[in-house]
Order: sequence, then C-alpha cells, then structure tokens
Amino acid sequence: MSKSRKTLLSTVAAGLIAGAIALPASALTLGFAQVGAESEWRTANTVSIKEAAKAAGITLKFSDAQQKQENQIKAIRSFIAQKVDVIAFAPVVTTGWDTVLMEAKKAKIPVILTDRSIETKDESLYVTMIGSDFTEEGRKAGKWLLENYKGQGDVNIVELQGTVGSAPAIERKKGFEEVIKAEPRFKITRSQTGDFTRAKGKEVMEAFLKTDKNIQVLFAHNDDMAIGAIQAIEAAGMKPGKDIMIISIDAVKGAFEAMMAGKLNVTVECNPQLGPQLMDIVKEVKAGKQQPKRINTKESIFPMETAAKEFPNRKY
Ligand code: GYE
Repeated sequence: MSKSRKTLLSTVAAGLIAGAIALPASALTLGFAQVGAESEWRTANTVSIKEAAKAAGITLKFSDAQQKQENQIKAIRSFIAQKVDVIAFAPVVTTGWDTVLMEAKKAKIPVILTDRSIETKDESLYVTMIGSDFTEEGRKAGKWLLENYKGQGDVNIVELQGTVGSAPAIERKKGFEEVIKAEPRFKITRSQTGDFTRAKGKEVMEAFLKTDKNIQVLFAHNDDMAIGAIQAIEAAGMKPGKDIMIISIDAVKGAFEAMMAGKLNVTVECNPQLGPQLMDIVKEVKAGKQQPKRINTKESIFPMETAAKEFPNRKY
C-alpha cells in the first residue's frame, strides 16, 4: 500500500473514531398528548412531565388537547408521522382509541398511558399504564364521610362529576357509591358533571342550590370543582365546610388553602407528579425491558385539621 494511501486511510479511521466519540448517544424523542389545562392537578402534571423530560435528556414533543378527544387523536397521528420513539398520553375519555393505537402499533411505536386508563379489547395496544387507583380514591372519600358525618337523619349528597366518560369520573363515582350504599340514609340526590373546572363547578352548584337548598354534603370529583362550588355556596348565603360538608379529591394547594380557611372538610390525594416515573419507563421500554400492565401511584388523605401542618410540605 502506498504511503499516501495509508495516511489517507488512517486519517479516515481517526476521523471516524473521533466522530463516533463526538456524537452524543442519540436522544430519545417522546410525544406526549396531554388532556388540557383544566385544573391545578393538570398544571402540576404538565410541569412534572416537562421537567422530568429535561432532567432525563429526553426530547419532548408536547401537545395540549383542550379536553377534546379529537385533538388528542390528531396529536398522536402527528407523533406517528414524526416517527417519535415513544408516545405517551393521558386519555381524556376511556373509549374510542383502538383505531389510532393500531396505527401506532403498525408504525412500531410503543404507547404508554399515564394518569387515565382506556377500555379496549386489545391490551397489546399499549405497554403499560401509570396512574392512580381512582376507585380506591372514591372509596376513601366515602369511608371518610361515613366515619365523620355527625348529624342525624337523612343525608342528602350532591355530586359534581368529572369529565363525562373519563376514567376518574367513572371510577371515583363507583368507589364512593360502593361504600355509602352500606348506610341507606346517605343518598346522592343530585349528580352532574362540572368537567373538572372551577367555573363549571360553580355554575352547577349554583343550579343545585336554586332548585333545593336541602343539601348536607357535597362530593366533588376534584378540588377545582369544590373550590368553584364553595363560591356558589357563599353566594347563596351558606357556610361551606359547616352548613354543607365538602369532600373532594386531588389534594392540590388550593384545597389546602380552602381547608385552612375552614371551607373544605377533606381532600383525598391524587398524585400528579408522574413525570420522573414516566421517563424511567420510556427508557426501559426502548431498552426492551418488560413492564407490568399497571403501575399504581401511592396516595394519602388529608382532613381539614391536618391542613396547616401539611401545607408547607405540599409540592403541587
Ligand atoms: O383529578 C382532575 C384532572 O385525571 C386524575 O383530571 C386526573 C384528574 C384530576 O382534571 O383534577
């Protein structure tokens, strides 16, 4: 081999090695289709996902569906077209996902569900689901009520449901009803959706109070609706937390403030900080590691009396 040829070859080889060293391990891209920004919980969830992706060195393509399934489906299709490594999403409702998830499967892009579950006959359409046990949250709310309600006679309960057809609305209702049916004097007299927002919670509570003020308990599927309802109760000249006992779910800071003001009686914790766990799973899935079909988050319950002590420790 001529000397110049040799030099050329070794230069090329050195260049290749240097190139390989200089190239960063190609970053994973995650497409995340979020439900929206309907509540304090959701905002904390979004922050957790964005921060965790950054910390994990994962490139995040984030889309906000404004609580509409059609927008989430569009976002998932666009993630498929962009050939992301993994798709994750918090399904706004439980049904209607099979077609788009088949498309992801055909494109060989693994899908992870976060926060909310789906109903499907084909479990192979997603790898795993990370989130809370909403039925258990509903049960905790019901048990707290039965153990802490002191009045005599019939107990009329009004219910503010979450988004129609969403896993947390369906399952929280189910868990709560399962427990209270043990004591027939506890009855849900009115139940309507407040779509997990403060504005709707207020509006629906106003309507409830207009038709019938004989209400002893409010069960709200999230804190934001409870906070909206508190305004409606005050506007009707009643004392929230006293004239009407209020039970809600999430345990966001706004709920702690309401409890410290004596206006909310109890909140059941639902942890929105799913980001770090999701990023770990994204990496493991790409590395081919098997995942359990369901990963539950750990949660607690906070009555009013514990609010001032717990408040400084709250992260969302
Ligand atoms: O409770 C509510 C939010 O899916 C657990 O969605 C989530 C729920 C949460 O809008 O505040």
